[in-house]
Amino acid sequence: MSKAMGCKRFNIFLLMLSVLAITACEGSAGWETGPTAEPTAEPTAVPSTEPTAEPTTEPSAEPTPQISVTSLHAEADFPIGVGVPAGNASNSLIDSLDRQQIVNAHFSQITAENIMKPDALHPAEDDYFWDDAVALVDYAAVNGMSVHGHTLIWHNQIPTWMSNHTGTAEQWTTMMQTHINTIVGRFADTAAVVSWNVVNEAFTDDAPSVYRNTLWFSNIGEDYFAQAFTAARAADEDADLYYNDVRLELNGSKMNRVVTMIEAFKANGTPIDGIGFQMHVSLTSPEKTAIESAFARVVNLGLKVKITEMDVTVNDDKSLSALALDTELAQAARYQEIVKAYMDAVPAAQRGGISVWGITDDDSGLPELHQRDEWPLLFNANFTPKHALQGFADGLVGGGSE
Ligand code: 9MR
Repeated sequence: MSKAMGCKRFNIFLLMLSVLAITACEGSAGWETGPTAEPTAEPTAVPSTEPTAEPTTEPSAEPTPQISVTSLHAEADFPIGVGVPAGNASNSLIDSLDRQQIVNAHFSQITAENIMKPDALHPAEDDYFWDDAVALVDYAAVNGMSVHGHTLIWHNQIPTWMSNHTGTAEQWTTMMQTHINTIVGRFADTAAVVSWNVVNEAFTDDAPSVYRNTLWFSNIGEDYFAQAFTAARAADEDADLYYNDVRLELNGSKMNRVVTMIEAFKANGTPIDGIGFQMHVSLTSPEKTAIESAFARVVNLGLKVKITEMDVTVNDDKSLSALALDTELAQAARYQEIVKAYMDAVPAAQRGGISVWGITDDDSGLPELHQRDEWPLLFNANFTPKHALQGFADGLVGGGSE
C-alpha cells in the first residue's frame, strides 16, 4: 500500500469521526487536491504506480521519423514527374504492376528514360518507330498524367544513319527540321505531351570552348540551336520548349552560356519556354545557395525552371555497402533542401515541375555508370517508400515563393 493511499484511508476513517483528522495529513498532496465531497471515491490525481512512472532506462535516441506521404504530386500544383523505363526494358513501367502503383499514386508526369530519344524513335531516315512511345503516352493519358518529351537533339543515343549523314549545313538543317517536325508533330494533338527537351547537354563544361562539338554543331554551326527550337514550335504551338543541361548550378561559365543563348533568342524572337536543370547531385554538392542563384538567373529572364532528372547520390567515396538509416535521413534532408530551394527561388507561374530520374533505386543507372553501390531515388528496390519521399514532400510544403 502506498504512503498516499494509507494516509487517505486513515483520513477517511477520521473524517467520519472528527474534522480534526484532516490535520493529521496536512502537507499531503493527496489531501490538498483530493476529494472532499465523496470520501469513498478514489483520488483521481494520485498516481497509482508511482515508481514505474519514472523512466526506467536512459532516454533512447530520437525516434525514427515516419514516412506518411500517400501522394507526392497531391502536395504540389505543378508537375511532379518521374523518368520511367518502357519499351522492351526488363523493368518497363508498362509491364510492372508494382511500378505502376507507385507512379500512379505519386507522380503527375512521366518522362521516358530512353524510348523517346532519337535512336528509339527515328531508327532510319525514312522510318520512325512509334509503338513504345505511343503505349507510354497512352498510359500517361489514361492515368491522368502528362508527358515531358525527352529528347529531340542530343549527342548521345542518335541512330547510326544520323551519325553517318553527309551534306551541306543547309542539308543538315533540313534533316534536323524533318526529325523534329515529325516527332513533335506526331504527339502535338495528344493532350498528354505538354513539353519537350528540344536540345540536351549542348554546352561544354570547360571554358573557353562554348559549344559541345556535336554532329549538329560541327555540321550546322551555332545556328542549330535556334533552328531546332523554331522547328519544334512550328510542329506544336502549345508545348513548352526547354533547353536541358547538367551542372548549370555548379558551373558559372556554363550557366553564362545558357543565359547568352536565352538573351539571343529573346532578341531575335526564337521561341523558348524554359531551362531544364537535370540536378544529378550528391549529399553536399552543389550548395543550396548556388542552386538558388542559378534558378534565379532563369527566373529573371522570364523563363520557366524545371528540375528534369533529380537523383541524390550518397556513396561518392564508395565506403558504403548498404544504405544505413543515418545516410537515408541525410538523403531525405537533401531532397527537402533542394525542393525547398526550388519553391523559394521559382515563383509559382514559372514552375515547370520537378522530376526524379527513375522509380526505384534498382531502376537507377547510376550504380552501373559509377561502378559503385548507390541508392539515389525515392523508393527502395522492393518498392517501399524511402525517407527521401518524405523529404521531397516536406520541401514542397515548407518552401514558397508566389
Ligand atoms: O537513364 C538513361 C540510361 O538508361 C541510358 O543508358 C543513358 C544513355 O545515355 O541515358 C540515361 O539518361 C540520361 C538522360 O537521357 C540525359 N541526362 C543524363 C541521364 C543519366 O545518364
